[in-house]
Parts: sequence; C-alpha cells; structure tokens
Amino acid sequence: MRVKSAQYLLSAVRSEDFLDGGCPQIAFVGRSNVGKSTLLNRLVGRHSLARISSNPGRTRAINYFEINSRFYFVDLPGYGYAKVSKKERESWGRLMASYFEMASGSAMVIQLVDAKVGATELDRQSAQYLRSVGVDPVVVATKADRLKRGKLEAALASVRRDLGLPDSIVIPFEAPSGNGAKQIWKSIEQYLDSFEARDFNQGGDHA
Ligand SMILES: Nc1nc2c(ncn2[C@@H]2O[C@H](COP(=O)(O)OP(=O)(O)O)[C@@H](O)[C@H]2O)c(=O)[nH]1
Ligand SMILES: [Mg+2]
Repeated sequence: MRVKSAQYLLSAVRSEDFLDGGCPQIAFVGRSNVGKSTLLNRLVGRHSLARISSNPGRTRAINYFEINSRFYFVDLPGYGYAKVSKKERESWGRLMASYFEMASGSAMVIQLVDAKVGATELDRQSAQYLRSVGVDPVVVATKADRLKRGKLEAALASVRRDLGLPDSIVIPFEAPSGNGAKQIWKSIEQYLDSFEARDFNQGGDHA
C-alpha cells in the first residue's frame, strides 16, 4: 500500500475518548519494548510518527493514527513492564477490555511477539484473551534480525505453538531492513477489503 498520509490523531486514556467502530482499525498489541512503535513507523515510512521509547512501559494511552483518510492504526499500551504497580496493571486491563468491547467487530489485531525471546506467559494470556473476545490476531515476530541464520523457522513454530495458534501465520519482521513489511501490508489490505465489502453489503455510509 502506498501511504499518502499518516497523522497522529489522539491519545485515549478513557473509553469516552475512543474512536467508534465506523472506520476500520488496525490495532497493535504486545509487551512493552517488543517493537510496536518501530513497526508502526516502518509500515508508514515515517521515522517518528509513533514514539520509540527509550523509557519502556511509559505509554499508558491508546494512540490513534489516521492513515490515508481510510483507516486507523491503533498503538495499544504495552504490557509486561515489571515496574508498574498492581493498580496500574488493573487500570491497563480495564482500558484494554473496554477497547476490545468497543472495537472487536471492527478491528484487525496484530499481536507482536519478540522472535528471539519467544512467546512469554503474558503473550499467551493476551492471545487467550483475544480469542475469548472473538479476535483472531495476525502474529508478527519482531526483531527477527537478531536470530542466527537457520533459527527462524523453529522460532516461528514455537511462537505459533506457545500462543496456541497452530494454524495462524506468523510473519517475521526485521526493522533494520524492513523485511516482512510487505507481507504485513498484504494482510492489512485483505482485512480492509473484507471490512469495506461487509460495510457495503450492510448498506454502510460511504460519504
Ligand atoms: N534489532 C532490532 N531492534 C528492534 C526492532 N524493532 C524494535 N527494535 C528496538 O527495540 C526497542 C523498543 O522498540 P519500540 O518500538 O519502542 O517498542 P514498543 O515499546 O513495543 O513500542 C528500540 O530500541 C528499537 O530500536 C527490530 O526489528 N530489530
Ligand atoms: Mg511504543
């Protein structure tokens, strides 16, 4: 996809600020430091649209970006940062739950897992949670450039197995070269086409 426009829209910290489901949303979820902001920037070809954090765990908000006046990229707050309090973890959980309550019908979810670290317990819980709300995520294995040659296939197979998604595609991504971005865009485009076809069949408003 050619990205003609990409702009930061808003950060939501309460469900009242969420953007509604009329427009397709591509939501990125994963533990903090997994490479979400980096992937987002790479996909749109902007170096600093989403802020790459030198300070992991500090992004508490849901950040919306509007792409090509057609859909949103949604940077969900990362999980698994050790230094957050129990209270903060609970408020994170509530924010995520209300996001998916609102968006599960109109969002494609890209779940990021570190290719080298593999799926952590929190990644597994996250995949399980997504399934429970009817979301079948596309999985991206980030930082694939950090794996030794010949280790990639086995790493991807472990991610699939550990997340309990034996039939899902896991797309490897390497930020330095951008390898993998094309395949990720392909699955996003498929999603957008199906969303728009569905919307059209339901007599959606195309104004
Ligand atoms: N080698 C390598 N480093 C990456 C890759 N993606 C992200 N990083 C690094 O991982 C760190 C965390 O990235 P960031 O995008 O801020 O993670 P976020 O917390 O999930 O948004 C940064 O230092 C990035 O430069 C990748 O594909 N390869
Ligand atoms: Mg980030």
